[in-house]
Amino acid sequence: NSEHVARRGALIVLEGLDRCGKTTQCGRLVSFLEGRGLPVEAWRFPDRNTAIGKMISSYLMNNTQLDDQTIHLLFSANRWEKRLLMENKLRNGTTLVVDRYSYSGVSFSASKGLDVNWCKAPEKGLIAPDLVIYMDISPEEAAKRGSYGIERYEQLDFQKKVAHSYQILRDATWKVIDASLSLELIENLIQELALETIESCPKMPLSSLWI
Ligand code: Z5A
Repeated sequence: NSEHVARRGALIVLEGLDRCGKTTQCGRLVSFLEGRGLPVEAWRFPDRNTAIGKMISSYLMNNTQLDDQTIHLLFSANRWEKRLLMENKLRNGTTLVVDRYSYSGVSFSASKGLDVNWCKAPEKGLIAPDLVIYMDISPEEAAKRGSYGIERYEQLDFQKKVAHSYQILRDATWKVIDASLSLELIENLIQELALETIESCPKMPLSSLWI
């Protein structure tokens, strides 16, 4: 029926500090939704597979140096180059579970001292998520989950600044989950939020971020 044809997928974003458990929970949520027979895909930003993504990856691994504004715009461009595909997938009914999005872009760059509004500007017009889940963990606790690797940003002092920047960005629509709970508890909370969102979002048109 026409209601069925109009059904669109949900854009679900997981955000949080390094080691908060986003990647683990994105994987678990995708498996759960697949098990229910729902069309779903796992996405992540940065998408290191594109030409821009390779430049970002090289920067994160400290193989290349870029000034803060340049890398910020590359992260944003990496989302813009996936925007049309994202829209098509959502319109065709596929739910996307996305590990990091524009909020990471703004939080990480603002933590280096860039102006928040300047950081938000290139993100305006990307697709607004239907659900943002913030996995809340203190930088100290996250650091205990295994030593930080060699990538840029994987340092306690910087993660503290990122935690503060996320607080500035956070709005009332975000769902905040205590990321220090057990994997299973968090998984259940996220499943509930995701199902509610998938159920309600077909009635809502896609909207643009920060416009
Ligand atoms: N960045 C940016 O600057 N601008 C942007 O626009 C974007 C990103 C999009 C690369 O990201 C960097 O790019 C990132 C932000 C910046 N830098 N930092 N920091 P990435 O996605 O490639 O890397 P990451 O997000 O930091 O991923 P991660 O290390 O994989 O962390 P995670 O996904 O949040 O956590 P995890 O891999 O699921 O879990 C970490 C460990 O904790 C693992 O051993 C788990 O088994 C354990 N874990 C998970 N959950 C639990 C619970 N509940 N209890 C106990 N232990 C747990």
